[in-house]
Order: sequence, then C-alpha cells, then structure tokens
Amino acid sequence: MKNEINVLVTGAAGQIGYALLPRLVSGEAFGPNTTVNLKLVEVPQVVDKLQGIIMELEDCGFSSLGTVEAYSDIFEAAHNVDWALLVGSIPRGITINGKKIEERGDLLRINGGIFTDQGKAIGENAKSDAKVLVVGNPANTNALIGMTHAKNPSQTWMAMTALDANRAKAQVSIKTGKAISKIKNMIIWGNHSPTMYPDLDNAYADGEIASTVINDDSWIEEDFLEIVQQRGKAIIDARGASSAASAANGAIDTVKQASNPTEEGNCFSAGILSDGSYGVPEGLIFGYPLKTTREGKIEIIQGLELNNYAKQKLNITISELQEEKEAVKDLI
Ligand code: NAX
Repeated sequence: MKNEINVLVTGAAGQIGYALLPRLVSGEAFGPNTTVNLKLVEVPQVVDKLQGIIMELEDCGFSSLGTVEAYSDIFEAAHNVDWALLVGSIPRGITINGKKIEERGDLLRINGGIFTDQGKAIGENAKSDAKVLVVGNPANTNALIGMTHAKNPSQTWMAMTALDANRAKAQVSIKTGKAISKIKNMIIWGNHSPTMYPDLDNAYADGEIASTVINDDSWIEEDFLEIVQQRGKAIIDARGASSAASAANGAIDTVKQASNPTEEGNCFSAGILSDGSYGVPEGLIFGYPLKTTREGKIEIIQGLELNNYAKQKLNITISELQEEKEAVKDLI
C-alpha cells in the first residue's frame, strides 16, 4: 500500500458522498498507514457547500486525513489522482430546461455528456495506473463513455455492482442462516440495473454451492432475483431517498477489493470492459467475477460454469447494455 494516495470524488456534496467521505479517510479503505488526500468535485452551484463536509472531516480527527480540496473543474481536480470515485450524476426525475427527465434514454444522454469530460480529464491528468469506479447511474454505460474518452488503457475503469453483490449475500445469509462472512464468490453478471443476474450456482454458503444449500428453485428464480434486482426501488419507496449508506459501503468494499489480492476461491463483483469472456460481446462494461492479482492487476476470473438458465439471463442483460451503447453511440 502507498504511503500517500490521491482520491478524487465527484458528487461529493450528495448523499452518497456524505456517507462515503469519512470512510475514505478513516484508515479503513487504504489502511491506517496511508495518508489520503481528497479532491472533491461538485457542480459550480454546489461547490461552496463542500466547505461543510470539509469542516466535518477535520472534526473527525482521523489520522489518515491528508489535504482536502474542493473543485468545480474536473480537469484541475484529476491531476495525479490514484483513485477516482465518480458518484456525481443527474438523477432520474429532475427537471432540466422545463423537461422532467424520466426516460432512461434522456438520462443516458445527459449523464453521458458529463462522463465524456470526466473521462478526458482522468485520461490526461490522473496517474497511469489510476483506478476509476463509476457509481453514478447508468453506471456501466457511463463507465464505457468515460473510459472511451480517457484513451488511457493502463488505467482501470469499473462500474459499481458491489452493492448488488452485498444485497445478494445478505438475502442468502437470511435464507440459509449462515453468517454473511461465509457467503463467498457472489457474482453479479451484467448491468447495474434490474436485468443484472446474481448467480447462486457459483456462489458459496459456508463452503457449499449456495443454490444447493437453499434447494428451492422457485425462491431463487422468483423471490431472490426480484428482491435483489428491485432492492434499490424498495429502498427509495421506504425511505423516500435512494440508498446512500449501503451504496457508500459498496464503493469502500470495491476500493478494498481492488487494492488487495483476492483470496483463493473468492471473487469480487464490478463491471469491467468485456473481452469476449463468457460469450459477452467485446466492448461493453459488463459485471464479471473479478480478482486482484498480487501485482495489483484486476482480471476476470475464467472457467466458471454457466447453465442454460444463467445463459438466458446473461443474454437479457447483454441486450440491455447493447441498447444503452447504441443510445449513446455518438458519445463513444
Ligand atoms: P445526490 O443527488 O444526492 O448527489 C449527486 C451529486 O452529484 C449532487 O450533489 C450533484 O450536484 C453532483 N453532480 C451532478 N453532476 C455532477 C458533475 N458533473 N460533477 C460533479 N458532481 C456532479 O445523489 P446520490 O444519492 O449521492 O447518488 C449519486 C448517484 O449514484 C446517482 O446516479 C445514483 O443513481 C447512483 N447510485 C448508484 C448505485 C450503484 O450501485 N452503482 C447505487 C446507489 C445510487 O442509486
């Protein structure tokens, strides 16, 4: 682990940002001996509000906290960055120029526009081994746009599906009564959207195949899939706002998983550029089982079995990602 690390966070004044920032500098994410310098990015109308969270970070007294700077210019902020957590984006339902943004296509275009510049800035100014995690939705396609404009293949671009994996692990733990720490190898295939496929035939519950332990196909195919795929909406309905603490936790988990070697027999979940593995067309940001090597490289874990049911599910999420890519084809 490096002694000092520069971390850029966009959307830093948002609700995920509020839950995320203290955990980035508490010593948990990068280890207690690494000083974390934060570069917080917000839109110009909001950037002054960052002074509030900066005061709170100082008041936490974390010994890992280095410098904290607020920016509204992503090109300035991206200089020398080791990690970029791209949380900022425009949520569905917001009104822009008198039009309420409800359609996924409109959302794709607006956020796609944001990620072209963010990609360029990171590609030109961040470190050559920078890791980038896109949280802002539609995360996979935003990551594809950003990565395309970064034009810097030695950097690693990911889209966050760790929250979905954690949601799936929690449901398996509740169903089987096994401790959540014993639920391993939880793969979220595909898009961070309701078409994602959480795979219980390759996950383990206390060392045994999770689907075998559960032994209830109708629960897996109906209840479990529905709960995990629709969890984000269920939280919005219940709390009147989208997941923030658990989303921030997913980002912290991804940072830790992508910074430390993956233990044998386990994986972590994130969207990454598809290279044809598992029959997924090249050139999509696709949720895969990943491992971090001892050299710090992130690789797709190969050789897992997919049954016909899983292949059907993968085809659905592949089609959705292809449609999203088509909708923003002039941006990539
Ligand atoms: P908020 O609306 O609370 O915060 C978003 C912040 O981003 C705002 O402060 C806004 O000013 C800022 N922002 C917008 N455009 C920006 C830009 N160009 N540069 C810098 N900052 C910009 O949303 P929050 O609840 O924090 O959610 C953020 C994003 O995470 C949303 O897109 C949301 O859909 C997405 N999520 C993704 C999840 C995942 O698992 N990948 C799960 C949780 C969450 O739904």
